Amino acid sequence: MVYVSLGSNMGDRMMYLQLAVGLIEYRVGKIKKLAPVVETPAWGFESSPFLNTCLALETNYTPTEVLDHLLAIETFLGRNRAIQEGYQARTIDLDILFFGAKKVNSPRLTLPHPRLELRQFVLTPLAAIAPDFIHPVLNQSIKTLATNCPDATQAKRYAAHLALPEKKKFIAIEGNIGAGKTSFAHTLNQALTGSLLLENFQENPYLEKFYEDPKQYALLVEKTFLEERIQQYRTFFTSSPTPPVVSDYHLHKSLLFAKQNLSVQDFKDYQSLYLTQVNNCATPDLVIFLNQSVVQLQENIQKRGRSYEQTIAATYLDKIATAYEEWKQKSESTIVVLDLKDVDFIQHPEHFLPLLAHLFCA
Ligand code: PH2
Ligand code: MG
Ligand code: MG
Repeated sequence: MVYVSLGSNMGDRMMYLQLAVGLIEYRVGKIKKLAPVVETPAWGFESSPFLNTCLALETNYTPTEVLDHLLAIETFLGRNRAIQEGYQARTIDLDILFFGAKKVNSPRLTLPHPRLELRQFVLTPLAAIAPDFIHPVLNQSIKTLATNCPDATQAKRYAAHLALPEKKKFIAIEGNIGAGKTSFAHTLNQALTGSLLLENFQENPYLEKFYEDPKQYALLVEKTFLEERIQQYRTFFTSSPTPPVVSDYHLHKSLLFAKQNLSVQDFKDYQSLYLTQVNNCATPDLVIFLNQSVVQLQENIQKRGRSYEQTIAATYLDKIATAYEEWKQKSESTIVVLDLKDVDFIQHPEHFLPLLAHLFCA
């Protein structure tokens, strides 16, 4: 078992702890135990109070690999390591306390953590999940170390608690045209380090013609989309991608758009075609739906500058939005709705963090 200490004393401290827990579960290994959160005065330096906790996890990685992942998670969560001496306030600090009974002494890593027996902010939460674990160098249990710790500061139980998110294998992003599905998929995949499955919209030669003359090209455009998407799913999942798979579309969108664009009879035929094709295709275990105002959709469409999209009318976007609303009501998928109004996580990467935290709590 690997024991990790978590601490935050900047910004929304609970959010940073929650994000760290979620990202560790996705990237490092299976979390077996998660201690309650405690609030503690800054130890060893003058700063705002910390929220601290500990967790126990099982991993296939080596100590150095775990260290690399924890450092990458700290960086993703906005940790800045200034090149000055001593401790500094931080959004998140992740330290390996024990890696089983392993002893490591390298320039980058010392195990067990060299000062843990002096710190109530480590021992109090650790004693809650591993009271009988024996420190491999000091040969004393955590319980005993906590009782005999010279640190006089109190680690007070904090009222809020952290969720232990379940690792999803396949996450699909959905939302209207121009909602930012592809950007969101990229950023989410960067956070979770899985595999990206992105829609190949350029492969549809009828899309441009469809926007010029919808009635004439609707059936061709929808059939081509369906064939292309199903083929892409099949090829992708046959290649055993590293989980989680993060996709910027759900196959169901073919049906959703077809219903808006086809005549009643054409849609009936299309629906039976869809149902036979979609059989034994992978289905996401989580759908993230991105909510965006029509005004913002139009602005995004303008910004990305695909010439044939510039004629898309607000009424069309409204119609698609309504269809998505209906789908959200009746769908059997687990759907988390994220509101992207007034959020720009491309210009402001820190805007992504509350969205991700919401996902880990859902
Ligand atoms: N981390 C430190 C130094 N001091 N004090 C508290 N209360 N909590 C911490 O996590 C902490 C600290 C070095 O990493
Ligand atoms: Mg530390
Ligand atoms: Mg550290």
